[in-house]
This record gives sequence, C-alpha cells and structure tokens, in this order.
Amino acid sequence: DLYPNKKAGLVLANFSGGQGKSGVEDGPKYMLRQGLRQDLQELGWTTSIEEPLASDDYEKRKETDTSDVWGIVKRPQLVGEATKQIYESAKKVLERGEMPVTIGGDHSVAIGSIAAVFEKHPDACVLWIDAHADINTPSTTDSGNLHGCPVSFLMGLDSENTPPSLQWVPKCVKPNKIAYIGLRDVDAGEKRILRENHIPAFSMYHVDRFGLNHVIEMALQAINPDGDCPIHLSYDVDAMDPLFVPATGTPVRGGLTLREGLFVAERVAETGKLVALDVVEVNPTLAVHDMHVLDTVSAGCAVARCALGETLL
Ligand code: Z70
Ligand code: MN
Ligand code: MN
Ligand code: MN
Repeated sequence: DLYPNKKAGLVLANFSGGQGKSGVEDGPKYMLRQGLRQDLQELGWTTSIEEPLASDDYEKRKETDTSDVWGIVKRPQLVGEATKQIYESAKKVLERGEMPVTIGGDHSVAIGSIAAVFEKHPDACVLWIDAHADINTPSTTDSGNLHGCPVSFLMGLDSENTPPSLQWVPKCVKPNKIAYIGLRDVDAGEKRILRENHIPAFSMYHVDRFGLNHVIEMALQAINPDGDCPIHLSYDVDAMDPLFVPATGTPVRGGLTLREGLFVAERVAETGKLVALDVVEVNPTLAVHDMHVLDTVSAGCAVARCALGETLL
C-alpha cells in the first residue's frame, strides 16, 4: 500500500482575505457537505478535522478593517494571522503522523500548510497546480492580493519588502524544490522571477507540446530527481478549465480537462511520496447555476480522492 498509515487531518481553511471576492471561504463547507470526509473514509482513511480559523471572525474583519494595508498590499495583518493559525494546525496534524489536507479558502492559505510541511520534512518539494504562478512579491503585485504572492514569501524572495505580519513565514522553498503545471495567466513580473530563479514552470503550452504525462515526469524530475523527496501537492482548482470548474475567483479559459486535472493527482498518488495536499479557490457563490456549484465542488473533492489513492488499483 502506497499510504500505509492512511490518516488524514482535514484543515478547514475557510479564508478569503488573500483576495477581494467573498464566497471562497465557503469552499470547505461545501466540500464537506458534498461528502469529502466520508469519501476519504471509504477509501480507508481515518480523518480528523482541524478548524484553525474558528476562534476569530476573519470575514467580519475583512469587511470592517480598512486600515489593514501595507503599501499596495491588501490585508497583510489578516493574512499573516490566518496563515499562522493554519500553520499551527497543519503542524499538529503532522505531529500526529497524519497527512494535512488543507481545504481553502484562497491560495494564500498554502503559506501556512507549506511552512508546516517543510518544518517536518525539510527535504520536501512542492508541485503547484494552477493557472497562476502566485509568485508576485509586494514589489511586483499589481492587484495587491496576497493569494497572488504565497510562493514568494515561502521562497524568501524580496524579503526586505515583506510586510511585518508575514515575516514569521520560513524561507523554506528553494527554486529547485517547486514546479508548476497548468500556467496560463502569469504576470510579466512573475515571468521574470520564474526565469531569473530557473524555477521549473510548465504552462498549458507545454501540456499541448509534450502531453500532460510527460510534463508531470519533467516536473517531478526537476524537483525530485531521485524520487525520494516528500511531495506537497498544492492544487488550485482554477488549473482546470472553467468548463469543468466554473465557480472560482479567477477563471481562465484553455485549462486542463477534468480528466487531466485528476490525472495529475493520480500520478502524484502513484509516487507514494505525497505528504500534504491543498485544494483551494473553490468559490461556490461565483456560480450562476446550481450545476456550476456541483461541478466545481465535485471536482475539488475528486482531486482530493485521487491524490489519496482512489483510482489506484
Ligand atoms: C494575479 C495577481 C491569482 C488566483 C488569481 C492573479 C493571481 N497574478 N491567483 N487567482 N488563484 O493578482 O497577482
Ligand atoms: Mn460567506
Ligand atoms: Mn493559486
Ligand atoms: Mn489560480
């Protein structure tokens, strides 16, 4: 069995402060209502639940605290506090020997989960599945939204311009320890950062050019050449095409098909090296039909099931 222990800690990261739209904080609720926990238990996983954000009303603070800005950067205090709580929860999960499965929320929540994973597994690597690179720094961001910046903090890029509330984030991810798949909406400043740091980044062009299977092999080869490193899979559902995942904050056409999106998770499961998973950017309120909610939430749950071994025979 690729996952002999089969214990998962679901970290409910119901947080929207890394971007402007509300609704993404309801992702965890919808995925649980869809039956995620039972699904994983049917696959043989024992599951626990962590609610790192339960003791404060982050949505209320998002609406009311207009002074939480740092230059162009929006809500650094809120994001700093929420991600620190997520970090503490993910650490607890890891200390119990369980796999943190962090359910977003916007992608800033990966600051917490990835920081925790690298504390436990300093030799880990990150596979970042996304239409976006999320590697802006406070100096390069045009939007000021911190869900577009998590990777830069985790890498310690431009650390002299890190807002004080995010200075707790360990600079744990080296440029040869993260690879991207699915990119198609990358800012000019982000392209420069990817290029200058030689970060392995595979866009939809590469998926079309080489096929997804080969792209995954190249990505894993780049960050995990000997195949022995623990893998953190950080999965933004907007990597998949809005045909299949319409209810997300920044849909970009021309993405992975549903099968391709699940294949990435299946292939990672097959390595037997997965130690943590994020599923983020499910925003049920951005659906215009009930079918859009169902499609998106179902796709998010399917990513989690596939990553935890559902389709391996
Ligand atoms: C843009 C920014 C982003 C997700 C949008 C977009 C970032 N690069 N990430 N939606 N998931 O605002 O920095
Ligand atoms: Mn809400
Ligand atoms: Mn993202
Ligand atoms: Mn994205």
